[in-house]
Amino acid sequence: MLDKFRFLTAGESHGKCLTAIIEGIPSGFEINPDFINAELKRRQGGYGRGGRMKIETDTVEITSGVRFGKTLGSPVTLVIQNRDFQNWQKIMSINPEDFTDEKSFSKYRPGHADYAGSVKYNQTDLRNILERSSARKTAIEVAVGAVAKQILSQFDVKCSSRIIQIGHGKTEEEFHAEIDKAKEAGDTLGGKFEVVFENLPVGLGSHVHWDRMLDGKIAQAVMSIPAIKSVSIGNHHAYKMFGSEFHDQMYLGDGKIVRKTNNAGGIEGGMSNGEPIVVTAVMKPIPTLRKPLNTVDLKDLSETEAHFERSDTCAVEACAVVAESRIACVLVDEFLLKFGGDSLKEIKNRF
Ligand code: EPS
Repeated sequence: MLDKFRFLTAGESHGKCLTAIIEGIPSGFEINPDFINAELKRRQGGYGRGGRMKIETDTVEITSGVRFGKTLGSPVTLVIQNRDFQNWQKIMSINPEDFTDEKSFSKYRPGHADYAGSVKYNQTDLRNILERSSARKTAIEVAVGAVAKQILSQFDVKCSSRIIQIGHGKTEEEFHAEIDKAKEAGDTLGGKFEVVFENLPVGLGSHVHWDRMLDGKIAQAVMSIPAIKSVSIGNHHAYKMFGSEFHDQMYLGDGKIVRKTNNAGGIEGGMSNGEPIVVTAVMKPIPTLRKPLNTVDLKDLSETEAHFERSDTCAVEACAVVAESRIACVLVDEFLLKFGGDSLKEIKNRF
């Protein structure tokens, strides 16, 4: 989907490692693995995370594209080892002679990719769908996002996120109480969060084609995070406001156009307008429940209870970090489209 800052990721949840190759980063950008690791730690944290996060200490290895701390212009490769692979070597083996049905399962988890994935890829062992549909892959996506954020920091772009609501809770104390309640009941919770990017130039994106609109690109990037069910930009109460209330009127201050409100969320006509970009998203409750949901077993089409191994109770805080990363990638892509060149120096001159 991205034009200039392109990347692919690979890796199964319990496979050996997660990998990303990023293509299109110009030379001269400082990339610090410590920053990437700090972001990975943020993704692993948050109240309500499960057992897997006690096993992993996600750490990136940069295996290409960077020399003496700076990008070369060549593809940048990132690798995160799955520590849990030690416990899954046989089960996740690539060799046919290691075949085992240990950890195979056929009881669909409603809300997960199991059902549609098994039909589409003609699989009877739902592990073959779970392994890639797991939110585990967001670890390597956050590593890519941390590279994007370091590129944006050269242009003083700032990023932050906050949780708006979890269950019925609207304060941190209430978030924790809601998550405790869900955990006790063997249940899960989603929530709503906000991501803000500040200090962006005017004119990222374009109004001239549907697929160049910045809001459309951001919405796609955030919507494709596992468990995201809605994305909005700016004031999501727009549906009940008058035009005179919603639109951000313009004034002159120090010879510059200034606004007193930002209901548009920093995007007008598919382009950044210089105000902070404000994105809100809703994450559904995680579909793997300790107290299983009703389902069907694909083996004999009998009614049964869904498969459960282990899961998080709530991962909204982690999801906000993933959303920051996705948006950072879109914004870097737009920076390269607008100011692009082969080196940091060239881009800085155009910027
Ligand atoms: C996750 C790793 C997974 C899950 C979780 C997210 O590890 P495991 O399957 O070994 O417990 O904990 O994913 C889900 C709950 C899900 O339904 O996809 C991670 O690294 O974030």
